Amino acid sequence: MKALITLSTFILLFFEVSGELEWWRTMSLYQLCPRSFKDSDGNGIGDFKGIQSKLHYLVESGFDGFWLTPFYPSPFQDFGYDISNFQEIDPLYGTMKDFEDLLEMAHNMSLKVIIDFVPNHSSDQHEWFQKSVKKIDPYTDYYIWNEGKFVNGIRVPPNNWVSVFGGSSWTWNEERQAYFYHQFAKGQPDFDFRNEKVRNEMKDILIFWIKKGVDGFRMDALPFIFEDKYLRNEKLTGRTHNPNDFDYTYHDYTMHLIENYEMVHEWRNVIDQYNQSNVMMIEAYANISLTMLYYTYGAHFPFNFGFITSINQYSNANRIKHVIDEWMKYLPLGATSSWVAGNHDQHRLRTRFGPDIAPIITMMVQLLPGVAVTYLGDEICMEDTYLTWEETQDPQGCNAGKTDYQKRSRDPVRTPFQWDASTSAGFSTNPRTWLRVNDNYKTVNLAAQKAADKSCYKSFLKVTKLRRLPSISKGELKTKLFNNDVFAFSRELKNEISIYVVINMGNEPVTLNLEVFENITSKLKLYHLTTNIELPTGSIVNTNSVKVPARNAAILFSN
Ligand SMILES: *[C@@H]1O[C@H](CO)[C@@H](O)[C@H](O)[C@H]1NC(C)=O
Ligand SMILES: *[C@@H]1O[C@H](CO)[C@@H](O)[C@H](O)[C@H]1NC(C)=O
Ligand SMILES: *[C@@H]1O[C@H](CO)[C@@H](O)[C@H](O)[C@H]1NC(C)=O
Ligand SMILES: *[C@@H]1O[C@H](CO)[C@@H](O)[C@H](O)[C@H]1NC(C)=O
Ligand SMILES: CC(=O)N[C@H]1CO[C@H](CO)[C@@H](O)[C@@H]1O
Ligand SMILES: [Ca+2]
Ligand SMILES: [Ca+2]
Repeated sequence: MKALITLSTFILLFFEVSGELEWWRTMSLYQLCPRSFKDSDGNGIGDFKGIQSKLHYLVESGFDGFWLTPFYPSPFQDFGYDISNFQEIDPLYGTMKDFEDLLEMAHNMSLKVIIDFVPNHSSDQHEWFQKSVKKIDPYTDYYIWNEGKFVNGIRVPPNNWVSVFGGSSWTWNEERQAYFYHQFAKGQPDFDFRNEKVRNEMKDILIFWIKKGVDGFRMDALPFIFEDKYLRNEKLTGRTHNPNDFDYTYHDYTMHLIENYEMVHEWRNVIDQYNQSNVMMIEAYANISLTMLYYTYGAHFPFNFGFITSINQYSNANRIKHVIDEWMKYLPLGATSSWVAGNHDQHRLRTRFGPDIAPIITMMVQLLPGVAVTYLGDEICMEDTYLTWEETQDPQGCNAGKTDYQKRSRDPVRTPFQWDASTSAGFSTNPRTWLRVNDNYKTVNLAAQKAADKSCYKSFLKVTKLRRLPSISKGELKTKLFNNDVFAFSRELKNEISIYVVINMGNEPVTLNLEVFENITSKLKLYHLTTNIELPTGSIVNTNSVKVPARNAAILFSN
């Protein structure tokens, strides 16, 4: 019942705003990890002053704003997603004043700033946890404590829950003589969201940052907020006999609980109460109906991870078209889409899709309707960095052990941005950086790509420039399948230039008749090909015989 009421409220809300679209609906957003963007003081770690010095780069690249991954004080056991104070800045990145300056300068340059909100857990170094261990009120029940049970006289955790990073999600605390629950690393105890005091703390954190003037929040790990009240055992999947493997059990009692959605609804109310222009975006790896439910409960949008979870470089045209169509089919009326092809948790776009297909994916992300998200470095086609076991820092890699760390570690996608061919790729004056710079930086770097006639970055600029066209920001989307290898989509708006994007995933060139698009003009202007093979761009082609080279995509305009 509650869900229905919420749904109608938000659909109304979408329609209240007519004419100008709200800023976030068409934004091109940059995911910026402060640690890896730009180091200003030579200690090998990126910082706020470094970001400030490069804001013009974000403007030049056509971004409307950036999402900062965590910069809060943290023992940094998990890329800063283990937070020891939610209302402070880690001194490695600067001071609160530096943050405020960064915010002001970004706003001066018309860039929006969205920050990471990590409500599920804190660091075990957080004052609240330390007081909870000592049972100091009101913190005693801020976390999920349990004394466990005895089996054959031996104390064991209360149930079979497995952490995302592997191993039991319960860790014994000597001092309190109880287990605490952690969905991720053991340095990241989960909050007890059934405790109203915890919920109020979280609201206060949101209000604190809204008052500072941020433009919105990216909310981390939403599927994990609440757990089953009765701590029931999860059902076994039978897929592995290793009780330390996350895949050992289903996660019906620890993920996607309806209470998570109700929490989102409450947070949206808090945001609306303080600044209705702030945006709330949700990180949730979930199936399509559970993802869409976040809209229903008041998120401005959840991330659409379809290009990460449902396709790869071997996907055929039919598959890719299906992933797009399915998203659009489930999308609530009036809601804003988002498209994401990479982030700090996945192998790099270029590594997953290879040199030909990666720019095609970027093209789709930029030209499909709604929000486009670009992960730091994907605009210059950075690749995964090989790191040795000794160099590995990510707990997901470390917990997997020396033989398996490469399968799980997320460090390869988190290495510093490659600005130029100088020391440490121009990221730092220090030859030693927090994670090693990729060896390929002498050739793969921004300066080289700016200087080259054709490059990944030049292609990126050419494509993102189109986002200013009305048919891209407001136009309709139509998709057409030609064969297993080829599909196309159009972005059309009455009285505006229409855009047609033709994608050939196959190993052969194709010649197509685009007259399957109703009312298309008989001639088209070729604007861009992803891998600029010989074909002259900017030329006029006949709509009934459009040529697209193998493993390429073409952008065409009606004229
Ligand atoms: C932002 O712009 C205002 C008005 O032009 C100026 O006074 C201020 O110094 C600028 N702030 C920063 C951090 O550049
Ligand atoms: C509210 O948020 C919008 C968009 O982020 C921002 O432009 C505006 O300045 C904010 N208003 C206040 C009063 O902070
Ligand atoms: C998504 O998962 C939920 C819960 O497991 C299930 O009820 C629902 O049918 C699934 N939806 C789709 C489209 O698979
Ligand atoms: C094509 O043009 C006709 C005549 O102008 C119009 O009625 C129809 O709606 C158009 N179709 C599309 C898909 O725009
Ligand atoms: C999908 C996911 O797990 N994302 C983040 C959730 O939170 C953990 C722990 O903070 C991070 O490591 C993940 O990146
Ligand atoms: Ca630094
Ligand atoms: Ca939780």
